[in-house]
Amino acid sequence: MENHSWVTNIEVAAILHEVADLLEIKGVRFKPQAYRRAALGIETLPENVADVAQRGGLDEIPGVGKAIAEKIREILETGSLEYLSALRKEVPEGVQHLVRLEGIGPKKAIALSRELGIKTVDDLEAAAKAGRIRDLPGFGEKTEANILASIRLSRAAQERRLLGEILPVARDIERRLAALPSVRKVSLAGSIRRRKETIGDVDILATSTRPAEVMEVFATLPGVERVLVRGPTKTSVVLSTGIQVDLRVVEDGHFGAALQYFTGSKEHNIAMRRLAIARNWRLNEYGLVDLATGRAVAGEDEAGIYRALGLAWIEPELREDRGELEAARAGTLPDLVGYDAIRGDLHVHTRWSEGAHSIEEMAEAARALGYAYIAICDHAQTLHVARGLSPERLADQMREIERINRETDGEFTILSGTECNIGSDGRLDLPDSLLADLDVVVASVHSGFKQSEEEMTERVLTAMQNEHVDIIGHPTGRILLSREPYRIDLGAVFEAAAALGVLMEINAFPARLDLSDVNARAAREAGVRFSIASDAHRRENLRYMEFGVATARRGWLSAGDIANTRPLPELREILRS
Ligand code: DGT
Ligand code: CA
Ligand code: CA
Ligand code: ZN
Repeated sequence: MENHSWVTNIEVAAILHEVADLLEIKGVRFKPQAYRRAALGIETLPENVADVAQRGGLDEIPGVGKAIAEKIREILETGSLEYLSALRKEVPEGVQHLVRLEGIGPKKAIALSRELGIKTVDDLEAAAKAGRIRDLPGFGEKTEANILASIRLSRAAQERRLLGEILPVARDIERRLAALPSVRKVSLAGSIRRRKETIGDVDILATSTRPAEVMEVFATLPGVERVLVRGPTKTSVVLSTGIQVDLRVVEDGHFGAALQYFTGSKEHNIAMRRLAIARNWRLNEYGLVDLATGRAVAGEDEAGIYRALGLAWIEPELREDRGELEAARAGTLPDLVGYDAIRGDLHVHTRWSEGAHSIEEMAEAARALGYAYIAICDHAQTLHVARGLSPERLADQMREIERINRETDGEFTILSGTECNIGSDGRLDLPDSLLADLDVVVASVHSGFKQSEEEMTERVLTAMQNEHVDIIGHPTGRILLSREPYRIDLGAVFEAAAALGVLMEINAFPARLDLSDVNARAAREAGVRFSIASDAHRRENLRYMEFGVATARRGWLSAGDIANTRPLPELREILRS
């Protein structure tokens, strides 16, 4: 028998609930309630349903009879349920989408589908806006307005947001909770703790001597528009910006296990649970338990869980089931680049092109961050939209930078650079004679994204052949949540970059994060070195560096892989070679 016993109680219950939904939609009587009772029995079960099944105790679960027990066994063995697949085929797809909206039960969904032919949430929205729903029997103006509100809410909940947008908001909530006298521990969890490039919802975990007070404060934080779930252990709110935030308050003794579980990723957790099962242990959000003795092995602190399973503690950024468990067991986890390891920023803009601040202002802000250097890389002439610099203006800028450097104490250095444009034939928009005089040459693609993969690859390879090019800027051109990367053979680019000593940029601008975590890791394996750069257009943007470092960490990079973790003399060596 194949063992799918890492299927969680939540997942089994979700399948039973969907069966109930579909049976209700079909107008079947009594059976839906039976499935819901069984789902509830499993949701409130104090142990793993797979363990109960193993000792033949399924029909002792409140609400679970012989027939449903059989279905649960199938789910545990195969991970799915044939009966559900058959039901899904019988019910028009649209109706299922409709019942997922808050305030629309099966009856209403069927009425909408039968009377108005509504199949999708978009159909529903259009009908509500046109005022066609209020006249249906059982509906009304108020229902119509509620429908529009739940559509808006469900859209906001499905939308993903940029890490750079959400992290400051999440940290602010974390700080407010941490300030409460009754709160002992608080931590971000979920994708935001893993610093994933986009975030579905924010997960926060806390322990407190007065959980009710914490929930009250959380539910009434400034910016909370609506409370979705309000309970003693979990409260979910939607902020006015549309972001959902889940707060769970757990007992001190379970904090480590809960933090491990709710940090995810789901894939990482599944792999962790497999390790536990292999030792006849159980791992869930309450702890790690030896099933033979019933003894709790770990649970209070997160590192203890990894230790008990024979693993080194794994940084949250690595928890994606991409080989981190194997590395943790073998002791070969990378020594990840630290958030404080950056000594300078190699790609910023100023008022000379499309930036908002002067060279001095950018330099001062960089210095305040503890940096030793900054490279001014304004656009060159072909980027008219960005007020790119002509060779003459760039020469002026170089003289200006020399002057500022002369007048400061030498503890901080402004490097002259450019972000020049790679033309569709791979040629750069500045003469070699000028490039030769610059400290840092970033070359990027800003147009002609529709080229074939061969053309684009050739174009970037040609630019890299130019001996003055130090860095390829935002190497895939993607804009998160809005523009796909252009087609390019990154394998060929990385190989050439490693051979030529050209750095690949990890652009830290929140909508770019380009190279991505996965691409950065592939590049590193090909022997590439990197520059992490904010691409700041104003001084506040220098802080975006953090998101680039997060991406580098998710790509398994160490400080040694990144040129701008090096002191200036060493950086100069890297740029020259
Ligand atoms: P997101 O919110 O889409 O950016 O991604 P996450 O990773 O924050 O996912 P979320 O908020 O649904 O759940 C937070 C963590 O809780 C997730 O990373 C792992 C754990 N978790 C939640 N639901 C399940 C589940 O059904 N099965 C398993 N194995 N883990 C789960
Ligand atoms: Ca989440
Ligand atoms: Ca969540
Ligand atoms: Zn650019």
